[in-house]
Parts: sequence; C-alpha cells; structure tokens
Amino acid sequence: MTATHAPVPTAADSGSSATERFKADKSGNVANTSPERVDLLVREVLSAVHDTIRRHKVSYAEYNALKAWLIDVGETGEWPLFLDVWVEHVVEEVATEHREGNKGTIEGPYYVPGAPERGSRGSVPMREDEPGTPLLWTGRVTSTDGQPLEGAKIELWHADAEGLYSQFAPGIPEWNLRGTFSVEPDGSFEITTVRPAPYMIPTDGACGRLIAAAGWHPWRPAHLHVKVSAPGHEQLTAQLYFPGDQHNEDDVASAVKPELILDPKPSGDGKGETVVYDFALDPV
Ligand code: MBD
Ligand code: FE
Repeated sequence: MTATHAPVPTAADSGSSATERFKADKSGNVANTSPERVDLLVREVLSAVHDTIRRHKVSYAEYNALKAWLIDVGETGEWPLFLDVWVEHVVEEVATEHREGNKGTIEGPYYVPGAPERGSRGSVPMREDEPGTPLLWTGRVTSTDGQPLEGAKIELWHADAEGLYSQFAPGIPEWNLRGTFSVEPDGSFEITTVRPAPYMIPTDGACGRLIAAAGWHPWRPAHLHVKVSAPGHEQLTAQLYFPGDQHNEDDVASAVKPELILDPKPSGDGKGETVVYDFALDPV
C-alpha cells in the first residue's frame, strides 16, 4: 500500500454506508416469511446455540462478551459485512445448486445499482491516474445452450489497487471502478479496467475485533464483482479471482470457487494484462 491516496476508511464509514445501501435497495423486499417457517428456523438456530453452550460450558463472562460484541456489530454498522462474510456463501450455494450455467458466488456488501453505462466495448469509470495494472477483459454472454444473449447486461464493481471501494471509502469519485456494460449481437463484450488489490476487512470494527479475538486473518483475495443479466434468464452474481493470490485458498468470506479463477496473460504492449472469461446463463 502506498501513502499517496485516500486514507484507510474506518469500519464505521464503510459499515454505515453498507447498512444504508442495504436499507435502500433490499430491506423493502424481505420475504413475507410464514409463522411456521420462522418457528422452525429460529428454533433450530437457538437449539444449536444452546447445544454449544452446554457442550463447552459457556460462562457468564463469555455470554456477556457475546452480548457486548453483538451490540458493537450494530453500532459499527457491520451487520451487512458480518453476514455477507460468514453466512452468505451458504445461502448462495443453496440458491444456485440447480444451475447448469456459470458458477456464481456471494454479492457481498458493496454493490450499488445504477453504475454508469459504458456500452459493449469500453472502460469502467476510473481516475486519470488510476493506480494498478491495466486489464483488458473480453468475453461473451450466452445461454446454457450456447445461443448469444443479445440483450445481456454486465454490471462490474471492484476495489482499487489499494483495496478500497468507491462509495464505501472516503475520497474516491462516486462511480470509480463501477460500470454497466452491454453486449454485441453475438454476445461479445470488451471491458477495460485495472487489477484490484486484495481486500482487508476493517480491523477497527466489530468484525475486525472478532477476527483478532479468534486469531483469524482479515483477507479476501483480489476479486472483480459482476452481476450478469439477460431477458428470460436467471441473474448471475459472481466474483472473478486471480491465480496465485495467497488468499484464494483461505478467503475469509469462503467465496472462491475454482471455476471463478481467471487466466490473465501479459498484453502485447507489456504494460498490462488481457483475459478471456465468458458467461453462460441458465434460462428461467
Ligand atoms: C468484500 O469486498 C466482499 O466482496 C465481501 C464478500 C465481503 C467484504 C468485502
Ligand atoms: Fe468485494
């Protein structure tokens, strides 16, 4: 990391932004869960907690540490971060197990809808002096039967070369490294961006305190987030990773799958990298 760019965001900065984002986009869409289902699920979760307390003879000191920590998660706005890092991967696994097309993975807390449209061949919005290795990504969007999906849309968002996300860290232009792309009639697209850095969970919030208290590490491997959608097809939410990243094996968010690891090559001009990665979407 260099010292020339934005200050490291505080957990409360990115946490409260992620909480506000969730409330704006998703909290209106919560399923109207039946009493039978709430009863079943909550009883099972509580009984797993009770079993753990009995099995490990949890003390009052430990119970109060948990209470203090749960209060802290809310106060640092880190419920979206906590849930997306330690729970979402299993929700995603269950939601997509029927798919024959591309593997997906978790969305995480930093998606923002409505990123600027850049056509089928273009650059993601970036600063004039955007740090990082240039990356030229070409690919096609098809249905699982190989038919090109002309109306497809690709939303791309990712951290910068310091591991920071626009709109969740201070001092970065609003839509930096966030763009919406279309495809040609043959399903092809060509996107210019820069390679992101690995992402570190903020160490000064509740999630960081849990990680430190448990002796874990706070890292996610470098990744590009995408949402790919097309008429008549299931929307794909995925992340793409880079080979050789040490945290591909031990991602704190358990969201790496081998099918999502890119194979970039040095570009002809020696200044950056090129990569080919296609998407096949499942019909609804
Ligand atoms: C991220 O950038 C991310 O993608 C996830 C899933 C959790 C925390 C930060
Ligand atoms: Fe991310």
